[in-house]
Amino acid sequence: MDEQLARKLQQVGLKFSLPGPFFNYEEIFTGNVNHTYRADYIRDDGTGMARITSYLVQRVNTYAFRDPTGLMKNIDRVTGYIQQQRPEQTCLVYHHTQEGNTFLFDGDEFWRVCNYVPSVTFDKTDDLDIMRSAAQAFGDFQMILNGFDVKSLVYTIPDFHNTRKRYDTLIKDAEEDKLDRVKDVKEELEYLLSVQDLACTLTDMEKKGELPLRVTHNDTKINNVLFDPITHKALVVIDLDTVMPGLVAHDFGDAVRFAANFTEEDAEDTSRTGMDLNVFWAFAEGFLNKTAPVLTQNEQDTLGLSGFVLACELATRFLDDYITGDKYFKVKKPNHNIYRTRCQVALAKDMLKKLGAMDSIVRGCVKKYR
Ligand code: GN1
Ligand code: MG
Repeated sequence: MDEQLARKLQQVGLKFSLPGPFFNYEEIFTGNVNHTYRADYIRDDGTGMARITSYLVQRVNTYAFRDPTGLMKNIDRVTGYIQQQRPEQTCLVYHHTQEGNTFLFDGDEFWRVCNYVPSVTFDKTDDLDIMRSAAQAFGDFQMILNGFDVKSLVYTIPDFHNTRKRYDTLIKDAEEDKLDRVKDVKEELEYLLSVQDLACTLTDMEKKGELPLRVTHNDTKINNVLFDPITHKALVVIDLDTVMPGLVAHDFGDAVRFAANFTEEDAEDTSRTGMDLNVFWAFAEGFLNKTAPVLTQNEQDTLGLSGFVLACELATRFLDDYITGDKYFKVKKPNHNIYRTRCQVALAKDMLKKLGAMDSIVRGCVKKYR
């Protein structure tokens, strides 16, 4: 145990008035941006028996999230709304400090605490029931928030899914090439530039007003769904930092590029990287089962392409982070951002070949659930 970190977590717990003595902590490594810990406290369960109660304690990455208090305002309102709409469901509940804030900011580190939900998560699964259940959870998330005033939400990361802007940033940083790193990634850069217009389809349509803004999650990796450890049914959607106004295709595309890839999103060996159409189908089934009735024609028409768009967009982000010195994404090994970029590029190439199939799967599911 890192004693300094343990002390910090205890201090945070104190500010949020978490009851009982602090006992232990465990880091949760799934996220690429924030630092997440399960903090365990011992409490008397009322009968004199000791019981361990856990909390989820997070240090928000303020390099990525420049307006963390605006972000917490979004989360507070969105989680409150969900609790109201679905009182019987497992929900995220954020704790308040003695001053009544949902965060603790000491000028340097930004901390928050929420309930810990005993659960399992999946980075990858061949179990199509799990996939459908995750997809239903993300689809349902959109439907629960269908009546929420989308304009009242803060953009926690402005231009998060502005693919044109992501490209512009990449092009500028590659031209400056301050760290002399572009030489390592020429092929990936060239490919991404060659598909720029197609990759910017959603951004361009949004600009023209052809797609409606909805409350979207914007980080729909399957490991952002918690599952019941026994039944493997989805319990709750987590990681609400990027809940913002967005497009339904952002959520759908990001989910399939992550979950329906044959390999991990940062696989070093990309020979197997590509879209697993069975998994894609299962995801489309689950998602459209919930959302098909409200989607416009344009929304339906963009879902097939959305995985490609999101893979290219993320590839520009990984690549830009590599070129500018690995500051945004947590890197877990040397050249991690290069592997991530290559994998998204390989996936994007494969998805272009399978575009027709993905389109017809989406059409079939829409027809079934509308
Ligand atoms: C980041 O930290 P995590 O894993 O929730 C990123 C997503 C990327 C993802 C790629 C706020 O999400 O946009 O798709 O990594 N989140 C942010 O793994 O940038
Ligand atoms: Mg996230």
